[in-house]
Amino acid sequence: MISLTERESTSRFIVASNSEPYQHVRSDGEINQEKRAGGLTTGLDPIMKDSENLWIAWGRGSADFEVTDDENKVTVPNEEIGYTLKRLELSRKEINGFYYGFSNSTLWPICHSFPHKANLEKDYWEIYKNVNRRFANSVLEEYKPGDKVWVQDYQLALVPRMIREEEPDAEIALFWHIPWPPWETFGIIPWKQEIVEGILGSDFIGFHTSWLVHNFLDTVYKLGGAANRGENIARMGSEKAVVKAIPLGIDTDFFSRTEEQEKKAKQLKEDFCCSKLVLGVDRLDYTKGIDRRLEAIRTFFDEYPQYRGEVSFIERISPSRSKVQEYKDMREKIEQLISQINGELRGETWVPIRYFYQHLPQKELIPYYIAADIGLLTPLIDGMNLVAKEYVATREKGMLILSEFAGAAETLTESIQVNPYNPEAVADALHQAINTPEEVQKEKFSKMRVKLNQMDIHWWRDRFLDEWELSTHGRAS
Ligand code: GDG
Repeated sequence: MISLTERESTSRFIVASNSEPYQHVRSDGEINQEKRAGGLTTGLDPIMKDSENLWIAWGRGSADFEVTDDENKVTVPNEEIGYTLKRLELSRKEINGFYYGFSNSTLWPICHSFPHKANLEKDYWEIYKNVNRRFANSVLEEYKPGDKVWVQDYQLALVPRMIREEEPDAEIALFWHIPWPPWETFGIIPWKQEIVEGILGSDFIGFHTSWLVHNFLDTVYKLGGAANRGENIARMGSEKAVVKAIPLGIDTDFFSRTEEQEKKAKQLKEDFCCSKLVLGVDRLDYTKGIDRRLEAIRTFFDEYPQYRGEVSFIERISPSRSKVQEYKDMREKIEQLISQINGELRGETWVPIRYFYQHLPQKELIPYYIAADIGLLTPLIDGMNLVAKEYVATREKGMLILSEFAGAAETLTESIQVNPYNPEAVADALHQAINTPEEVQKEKFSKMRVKLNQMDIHWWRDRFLDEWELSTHGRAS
């Protein structure tokens, strides 16, 4: 692999993403800069930390435009080791049509194989195209020959081709963070051809897992393109892209424990538990399978009544898309289920499920990871599920019960993998996890941690950049 220093001296990066790496927010009369949760910023910061580099994103922070210059630019994280963040300001109409509309009520459900939830409104699509055009223009205003343009995720699918049309020799790559569905699901979108052609403006496209790469190549083939599965190449018209699985890793150093976190974890266990504590941490979303998990918890206490009073569950749910009616309904349903289960089963001091509806800064999740004997992450489908990786990274022993439909299942093969739609299977997995001897737990965790350390966020970035480099060498052929 090319070292970071070699890379820094050779290329300027332009990253384009919907979410910004840093937000400015006003609190108590002051403006504070906050790093956005998630590994992407941590992974990309080391290659971005040069004043020449540029990140273009939608500015959503309450004070975002109070700190920018007249080109909507600000240096982040600071002047000494900073790069330029250029913020796009979106109108209410653009936010509704582009973000809540086409991104989150069309592409999100389709890509997660929930076609019945997809809204196929043409207006949303038109606004999505316009906002993608704004992102592309913003890149093009800054672009200089030799720059590398790295586009992130499903909100910006059309941007690669929009750039390619103006700059045929540009180096453009895209990482798709969510699943790519089977053809018969993706095919439902009336504008499927334009979306795939948009993506294929890239030289290099990354997904989390090999099965998502296969789904994407199938789609290209069905839409009249050529897909070489042996060489991972997709062609359509004059466009050619290399498509590979490069699973996103985490910043494992960040998840090593401190004494203070251990103390907090001990306190959590004392406050909430009993003999075994089981943890779920999810963004509120129907893809995360939270209601089915609650059903599985009820099945578990029915099938294995000996664990009543002995095992407690923590469900940490982080608010998301909270203005959308469907998400409000989902929250209500989850809260009802939890109170029913707690109402039926709770003992004098024992509460089966402790529930928190709150977003925590990533650091504050660590004591929860440390306190939990078992991690229970059962999304119905998930591009990766970083929480599963983070749980393993903080611990030397424990058990991870993981949905077989999460991208993380491809790497974390020592977890107990379950069908999240099957409450009996999840209940049995819990019983198995509780009874797994400590030596076996340690062995499993040690194997998983080796993989997480090898394939961490820095590995992901370097691997992506290496593969991208190789793919641009072959672009003329
Ligand atoms: C999408 C895809 C894919 C911090 N505080 C909370 C919280 N965080 C951090 C976690 C973790 C991240 O947010 C959540 O990442 P996930 O991967 O679990 O899930 P999504 O938000 O759905 O992310 C997913 C990911 O993009 C990256 O490509 O893996 O498949 O859907 O880093 O530490 N998370 C929660 N509550 C908090 O209070 N749930």
